[in-house]
This record gives sequence, structure tokens and C-alpha cells, in this order.
Amino acid sequence: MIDLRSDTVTLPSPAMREAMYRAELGDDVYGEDPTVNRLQKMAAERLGKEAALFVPSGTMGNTAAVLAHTGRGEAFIVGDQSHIYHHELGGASTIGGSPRHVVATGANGMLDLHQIQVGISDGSDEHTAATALLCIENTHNRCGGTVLSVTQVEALTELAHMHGVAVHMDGARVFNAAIALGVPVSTLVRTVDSVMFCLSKGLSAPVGSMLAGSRDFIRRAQRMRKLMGGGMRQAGVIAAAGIVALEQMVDRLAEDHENCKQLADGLAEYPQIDVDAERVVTNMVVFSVRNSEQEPLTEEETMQFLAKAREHGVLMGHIGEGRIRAVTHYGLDADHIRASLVGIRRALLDL
Ligand code: TLP
Repeated sequence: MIDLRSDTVTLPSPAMREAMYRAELGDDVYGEDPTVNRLQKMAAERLGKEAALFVPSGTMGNTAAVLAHTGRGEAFIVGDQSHIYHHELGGASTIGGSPRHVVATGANGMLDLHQIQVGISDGSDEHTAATALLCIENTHNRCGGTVLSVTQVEALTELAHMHGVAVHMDGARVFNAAIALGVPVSTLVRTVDSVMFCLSKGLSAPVGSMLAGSRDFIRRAQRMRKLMGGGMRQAGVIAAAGIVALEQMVDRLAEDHENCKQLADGLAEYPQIDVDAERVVTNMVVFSVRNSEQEPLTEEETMQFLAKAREHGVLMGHIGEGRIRAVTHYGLDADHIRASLVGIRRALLDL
């Protein structure tokens, strides 16, 4: 079975398992786990931020960030296709009491600057919650792993900062973005106030994400992590895999990107598949399928197609509105991609 549902399905490398076994441990709630401390220092340095915090998941990292940036009743701006808006249960609003102001997401994951400008409130109108934060996403998941360039990130942060609004980047896959752009990750996140990235996606660690920002921000975020029950004890046993992820798994993301390009180019050759292979720059491809009469599949038919693909050995995910997502990752090579294309072709013939 070739699992293209997500890069979250990656299993730890042998070096990670070895490092986990040997990890020096302590109680991290006392700040005494040497492995967690090392990972946090490493992540902060890598991102060019003052401090970093190890959190159990990307969702908790994003939620802690929003809570740390916004007070109760202060709003944050978020894209309508973002993970924070779509897939995190509205956590920051539910837990922290921060209303969301939603703006449109462009096809490449960029948010409309004009809509942001109009959406920012300074609180002088008693009817409107004052805006404290803008959330951006890079790479952009629902847009198909698209990348915001350094210039785009700078334009967003410049606008927000002009109005005294902080910027948080959901950089679950920010290393994929940096590799695709060919820039150091620290350059890409230089102007944002905080960034979350996941160790447990393309970087292949079994658990964990990092949140980075100023020392003062991380102190507040640490309290929010505790509030959500995310204070972990001998967490070095999982942080050890995170250290290996940062040391050994970043540069190889380029292979995932090449494999995804190969997959997208192959899909583009199938007349029943609608895909913009040009847009594939990282490890995701989003496409939709037409039936033999060239009509778009209904939701139900899309699910049937996915079930057929599964029968032919390929697992992929439905992300709504007939769109299918395939993600390349550690453990898959060019042969797996060729085999996936064969499986998908067979599933199309079964339609
Ligand atoms: N994304 C998962 C699913 O939740 C959709 C996936 O398979 O891609 N930000 C972004 C941009 C993400 O894609 C994800 C996970 C998260 C945050 C949350 O990370 P976790 O799953 O660690 O809470």
C-alpha cells in the first residue's frame, strides 16, 4: 500500500529510534529535560528567533500562539482556507475568547492585502473587536503546498506591523517552503513575530512541533501550553527524534518535492484528471477527477474513486468539493510514484 494521504504518516528513521532510546531525560515541566532544552535552543537558532517551545502538535502550537498574542475579546485575522480556520476546531476562539475575522485566501495561499487592511480594527469603534494578530500559512496546505515568497511574507508583515498587529506563521511545513524557495528558513520567517513548524510531518519525527518567537512571547506561550495540558514530563524521549529531524531530514525534503512533481506530471497526462502541475512546488498535489463523459465527479463518486485507488494500492485523501490530495514523503521513492500512477490509472479505468 502506498500511503499518499499525508506526510504525517511517516515513521521515524532508524537514527531517530536510536536517539530516542539513548536520550538523556529530566522533567520538562521543571525545565530540566536536557534533550528538550537542546531541541528548543536548536530550533530557535535555526529560525533566527530568541526562543522556542516544544509542543505536542501543530494544532496546540498554533492555538498557544494565538492565545499568547491576543487577549480575551481581541480579534485575529485568518484566511478562509487556512488550517487554523478549517481544521483546529476554532480552538483559539473557544479557549481564549478571541473572535476570528476571516479573509479570502488566494489560489497560491496569499491573503488579500486590501481585505486585511479593511479587516484591521484599532478598537476605536465600540462595535468592533480590536485586531491583535494576523495568521498566515506557509506552505499552504489546502492550496496544495503552495509557497509564500520572502517578498509576500514581508508585504503581509509590513502591513500588519504598520497597524500594531502581530503576525503568526503557521509554518507546519515551513522547511518545505524554504527548500522550494532556496532560502534559509530564518530569512523566510525574519519578519514574523512567531512561527510554528511541525517535526512530525515531512521531517518524519513521530510526535511534536516547535513554536518560536521572542523570549517574552515564548514565556506566555508556555503558560498557554500548560493551560491546554501540554506540559510534558520526560519529553526528551520524543524531542530526541526532533533533533535528528532538524539535523538529518531537512535537506532531503527536496526529494519529496521532486517525487511530487513527477506524480503531478504523470497525473496531468491522464485526460480524466484536472491538475495544475505547474503549481506543484513542494510535496503536495491537489487534483480532481472527471468521469468518462468528462463531467466532474460528485462527492460520492470521488469517494468511490478513492476506494478504487485503495484497492489498487494507493491511499489518498479527499479535502472537500471533489478535491483529492496526494502528499509525498520520507519512505517513498521514484518507484513508488510510478507504481502510484499505475494504481491511479487502474482506478480511473474502473470508474
Ligand atoms: N495537517 C494535517 C491535517 O490536519 C489536515 C495534514 O494531514 O496535512 N498547520 C497545518 C498547515 C497543517 O497542515 C497541520 C496538519 C497542522 C497545522 C496541525 O498539525 P497537527 O496535526 O500536528 O496538530
